Amino acid sequence: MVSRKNTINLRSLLTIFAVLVTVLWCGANTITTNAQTTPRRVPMDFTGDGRSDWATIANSVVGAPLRWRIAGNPALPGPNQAFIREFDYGIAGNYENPPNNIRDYIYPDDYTGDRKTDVVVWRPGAPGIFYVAEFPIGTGGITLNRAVRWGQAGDNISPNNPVFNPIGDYDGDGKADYTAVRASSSGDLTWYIMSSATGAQRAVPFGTLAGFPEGGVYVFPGADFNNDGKDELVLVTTIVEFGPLTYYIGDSTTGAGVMTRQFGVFETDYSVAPADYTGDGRADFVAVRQNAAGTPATWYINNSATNVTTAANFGISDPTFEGGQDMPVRGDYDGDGRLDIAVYRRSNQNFYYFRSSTNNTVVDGQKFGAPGDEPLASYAIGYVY
Ligand SMILES: [Ca+2]
Ligand SMILES: [Ca+2]
Ligand SMILES: [Ca+2]
Ligand SMILES: [Ca+2]
Repeated sequence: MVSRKNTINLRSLLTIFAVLVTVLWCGANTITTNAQTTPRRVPMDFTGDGRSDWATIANSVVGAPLRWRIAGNPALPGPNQAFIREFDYGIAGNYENPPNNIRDYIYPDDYTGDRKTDVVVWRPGAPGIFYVAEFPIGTGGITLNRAVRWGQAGDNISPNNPVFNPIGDYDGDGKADYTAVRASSSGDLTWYIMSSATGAQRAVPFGTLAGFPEGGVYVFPGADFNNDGKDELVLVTTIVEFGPLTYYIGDSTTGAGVMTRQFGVFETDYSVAPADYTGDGRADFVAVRQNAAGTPATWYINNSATNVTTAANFGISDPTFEGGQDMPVRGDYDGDGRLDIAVYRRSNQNFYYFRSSTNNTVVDGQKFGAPGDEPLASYAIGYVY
């Protein structure tokens, strides 16, 4: 069962952070600003104000409770103070040979339609179960809102690949839909989706694991590429080990191909799950290239509509991908409807981001999290293990 423990704090954050040391970024950025159309689910927006919150998780001891730490963004009510919640929810595990390890999949999203991210894990098994809890904004601790049986043993597994998050809003009602992906014996994938609007269940054939190197596959959360309010299916593969990545975007009703794009390189890049960085309502492709250790990383953002790629340097490269340096995080921290170029620096527990609302001329951030924590917003990001 999901463990329930809650610690509620309202305490000073150390700083709203000012030290933006040295040259962590440079280089051109030509992203254009367009009017945002429909409001979308904002990643890790537990408080529902349209800005991603500062969220980390302790997920290092197999079998131990997952400890979630979330601080409201912006810090309120005044400078140097933030709304903070810490609680245990779900069970930690590791990503190797997942059928043989205790492991909850961490799938926070808005499943209830109040525009606040819910605290959610999916526990593999027969059946798989989504445990959904409302984020505890008030006092009283975290309580289970619903347990939804969905999926079966063996779902959501690609050998040696932890990046397997198929959650999306595939019917366009603003709520995440329960989704599990199953590979046939020949590797062909079927996406099992339960509509949050109607409860209707459907099986959508899309993509395959066959013919790709082990571990060279990411299943990413759904994203809207044609601005119709419904997410498409997102599958990413390499053809040769450690080579270029190809994104396959599928219609979430028929499984028909919507778009195919080669972008990024498995060996050198963090691949951020597609989302709208340009502000046109269509998800874009993001590859964060890890250059020589200690030098700036390069964010390549491919506008999916125009196929134009921009580059911006931000954060510190770690070509070992061991997570000790900057990890990209996926969120809209300034709340302008566009995702931001952003990292979490585990060595000093700081989030740093380019405000997209300033066309990436202003860096902001927040210190938050405990040593050893991982940023929650890195869980839909693929990289070499
Ligand atoms: Ca939905
Ligand atoms: Ca769509
Ligand atoms: Ca876009
Ligand atoms: Ca933004």
